[in-house]
Amino acid sequence: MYKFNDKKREITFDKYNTPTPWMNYLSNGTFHTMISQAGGGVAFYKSPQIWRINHYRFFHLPTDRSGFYTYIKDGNDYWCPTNEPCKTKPEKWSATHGMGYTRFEAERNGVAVTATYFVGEFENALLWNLKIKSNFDKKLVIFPYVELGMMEFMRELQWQCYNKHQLSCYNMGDVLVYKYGVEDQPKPDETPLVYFSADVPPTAFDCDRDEFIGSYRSEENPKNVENGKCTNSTMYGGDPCFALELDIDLKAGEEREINIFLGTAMTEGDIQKSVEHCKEAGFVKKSFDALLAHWDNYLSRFQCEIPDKDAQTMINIWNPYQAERNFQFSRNISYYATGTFRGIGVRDTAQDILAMVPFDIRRAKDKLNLLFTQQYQDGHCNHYCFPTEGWEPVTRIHSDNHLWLVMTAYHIIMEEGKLDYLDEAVSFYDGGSATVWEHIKRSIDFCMKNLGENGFPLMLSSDWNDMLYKVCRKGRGESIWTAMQFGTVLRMIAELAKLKGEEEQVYLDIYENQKRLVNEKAWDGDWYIRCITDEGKYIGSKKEPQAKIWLNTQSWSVISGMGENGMRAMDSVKKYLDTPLGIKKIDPAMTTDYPTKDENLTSYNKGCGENGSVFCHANTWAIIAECILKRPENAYKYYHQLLPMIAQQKAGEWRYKAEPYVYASNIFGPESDKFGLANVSWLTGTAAWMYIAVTQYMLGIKPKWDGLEIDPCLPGEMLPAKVTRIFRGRKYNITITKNKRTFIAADDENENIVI
Ligand code: IFM
Repeated sequence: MYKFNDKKREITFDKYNTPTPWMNYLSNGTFHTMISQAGGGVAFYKSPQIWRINHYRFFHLPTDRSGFYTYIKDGNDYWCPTNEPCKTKPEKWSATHGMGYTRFEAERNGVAVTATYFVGEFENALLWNLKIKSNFDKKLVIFPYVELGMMEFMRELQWQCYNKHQLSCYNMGDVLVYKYGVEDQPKPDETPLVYFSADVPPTAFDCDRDEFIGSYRSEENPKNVENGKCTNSTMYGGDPCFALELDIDLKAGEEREINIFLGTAMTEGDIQKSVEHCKEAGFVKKSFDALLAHWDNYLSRFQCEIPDKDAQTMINIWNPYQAERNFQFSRNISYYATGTFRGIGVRDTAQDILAMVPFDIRRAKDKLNLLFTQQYQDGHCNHYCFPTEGWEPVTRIHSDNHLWLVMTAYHIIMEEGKLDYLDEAVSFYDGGSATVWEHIKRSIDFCMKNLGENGFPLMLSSDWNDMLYKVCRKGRGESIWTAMQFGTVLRMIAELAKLKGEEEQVYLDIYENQKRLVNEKAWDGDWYIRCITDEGKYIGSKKEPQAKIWLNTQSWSVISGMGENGMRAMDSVKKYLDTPLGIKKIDPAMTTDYPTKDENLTSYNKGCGENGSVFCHANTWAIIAECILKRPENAYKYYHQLLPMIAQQKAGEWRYKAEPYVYASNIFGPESDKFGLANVSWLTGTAAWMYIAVTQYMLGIKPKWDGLEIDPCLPGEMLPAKVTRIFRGRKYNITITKNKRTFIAADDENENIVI
């Protein structure tokens, strides 16, 4: 069904009807396209909330429509190289996802088409390169087609019947243009025009979707494809589309290359320039070569050779690729998320940045600076923000957002071995500006000013676990997990303070106090309690009938160094939470009347999401904890069982459903009859943290202030491991044959290390 080709950094599918659409993201940082193995997907300029280019019908059947289709009309026959959406299928077919591109190779009736889609760095456009070859003399009609929609997807759902009168789609020379002219749109001056063009002159076009498709038809059998010709429809009010009719004569054995450009530009004049640029000889090749070179360079910063080839595929290619896409899109738009309400989540993005730090430190800093602009003078942060859309942020105060900022700043400093970043000035959300150093000190202050009756940080609107908002509505609930997160970052800020020549003891004192509380009040005999409700009830305790044990307070008791019984806590994780498909978040899952019917902790079914699924994001912290405890077998077990291709094999392709090359947020847990169903793939904190877990803890290559620490925690199956890691301008070749800590001082010129 699929095959990885690591040399080319590709995965190829020989079947279009995968259990769910298996996506790829194509992007140049401004123009983005999510595309499936069957050509379905959605393109957007900057924001899928306000500048979405085409329709993608979430949740609806038929699945994975619409997309970026090319109809090949060959006599009475017509088909698509993407396989979908035509009923008539290619005789031979494959789809391939690569780094920033997706390629389809298809053949029917002696006509072979290779269609490669990518977004290059030189124009804001989805480039769509078609190579068409025929074994016979043929007259083909090629119809590239995209179904457009209103750019503001939510407004479209509500107001389409009126607002459609403000959409225009027309022909300008040989270029089709779409103008979204809806009143009160968020940023009219920044709203681009969309264009569609080919580098061969079209014979005809359509801009009116219903003209092209016909009534009671669909993308499967468009009327104008069946008729073999477009009708030159324009669309000033209605449902727009872009369709071109390209008439091609091919001699037997001849190959033709045609390029299609779906792009954005601000004015008609800019469109002319962009299209001319796209059509320049060599432009498409130059753009594609630059894309390959970009990923070659990006991924070369950390490469490994290890006996576990599935892990190697993830570490070298797909995991950092996925993490980069998370860094860009936060949790915004995927096959699962409609891209309508989530902007940049402060905590989510702060965690995503961790996996950008080793690759592009400036990008990491700029993104973190953006998050600092969401911090208030008192140290707390907005929960999400919408810098592209210009919308008001979500201002809920969670107990953890501001603390992630400290951790991410610490990672940046350790990567660079310089304190300069701490001096960069960034504004506060509520006015004024301060250095990064001041910002992170405010994070600590806020936490100190918001401790509860028991001395732990107040839960506020929940901690990392979205579900815990119900235990804190009256403002008294406390998070023991946040105490551990607080402890983790207190040690980091203490180290930074010392490096800056400032008082570190103050942070260490707070740490010791929190540590004492954790051990005195939160140890339940075999594990650590999760949190305390407004009413003073302990959640995550043996004494409770449900949700007795929670994963995060066990793993973070170790990560924070606070848990005197950390090893025992992690033994309990193994005993009560581990499953063949990953570690459950809690056990047992809750019923919807726990603790009480009126004030229940969850409405989720058992085994779903936060209520007892295998929460992959949280599994990464168990891997890290096991590495800290120096238990390589456990760490590897937890790591290996969540490798997407392994989890998919174990659960079965039709149970697992999601992509075998990227991590999912969660997998339905054993208390669900869908145990093994992976959910919310691609955009999840799992990507960044899995990368940190395997590179910095299992392989153990961790940036420290005065050099690179190599402290591996690998089982026999992962040895020997060879790693190349670019660090502070040097390329280190590291061979690990055993688990022994080694330190490479920053001024050590030896770049070849054997352990
Ligand atoms: O921490 C959250 C995240 O912000 C959104 N997805 C789920 C996580 C755990 O609840």
